[in-house]
Amino acid sequence: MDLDVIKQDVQAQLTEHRFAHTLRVVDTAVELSKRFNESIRNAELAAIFHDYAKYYNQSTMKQIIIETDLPNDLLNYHHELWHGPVASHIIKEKYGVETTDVLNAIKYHTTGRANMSQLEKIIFLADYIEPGRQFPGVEEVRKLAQEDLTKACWMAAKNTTMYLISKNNTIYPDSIHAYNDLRNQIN
Ligand code: DGI
Ligand code: FE
Ligand code: FE
Ligand code: FE
Repeated sequence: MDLDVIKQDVQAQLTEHRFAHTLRVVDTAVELSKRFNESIRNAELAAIFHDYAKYYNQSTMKQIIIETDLPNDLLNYHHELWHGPVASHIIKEKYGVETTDVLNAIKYHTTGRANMSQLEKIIFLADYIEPGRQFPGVEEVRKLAQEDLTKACWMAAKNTTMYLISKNNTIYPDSIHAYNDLRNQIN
């Protein structure tokens, strides 16, 4: 499927601000894919679709989670965690994307998980470091991303988890699994 056609569909789902973020995630993911020898086509596809369901109604997302094989425990956590899993389902059904790695990169882009593939790491990281992001500590993660994909993902997972805890938020188990597994993968 043609990427320009996909871009128009994605643009129609998002705000201007969110679509601009998505395009920066595409560029960042392509850059990381060149650096770490990942499929550029898969990175582009996953990045363009990653926030596709960001503005779906909560009730629509809830229904999709209940009616499909997506994990129902998502419903016990913040609704911000639903848009990746829901997008992976929609993209498979509506756009016929069958590449499991691409679907998983979309599905897990918010939380990460244990045993992330290289593509999953690239999308997780690109979403965090795209040039529009201004989190405290992002500059250090951008520097790490120049040489060590796993270390950069670990630092991103750590920063996000620490931020959520500082705000008294709950942490989805996959976020913790991502943090632990990435930590175990580096020296
Ligand atoms: O969709 P984006 O804004 O581009 O970024 P995202 O999908 O990575 O993150 C969406 C939000 O989810 C962000 O505010 C951080 C939050 N988040 C990430 N992991 C967890 C989480 N929120 C909770 N409650 N628990 C988590 O484990
Ligand atoms: Fe997202
Ligand atoms: Fe379900
Ligand atoms: Fe995003």
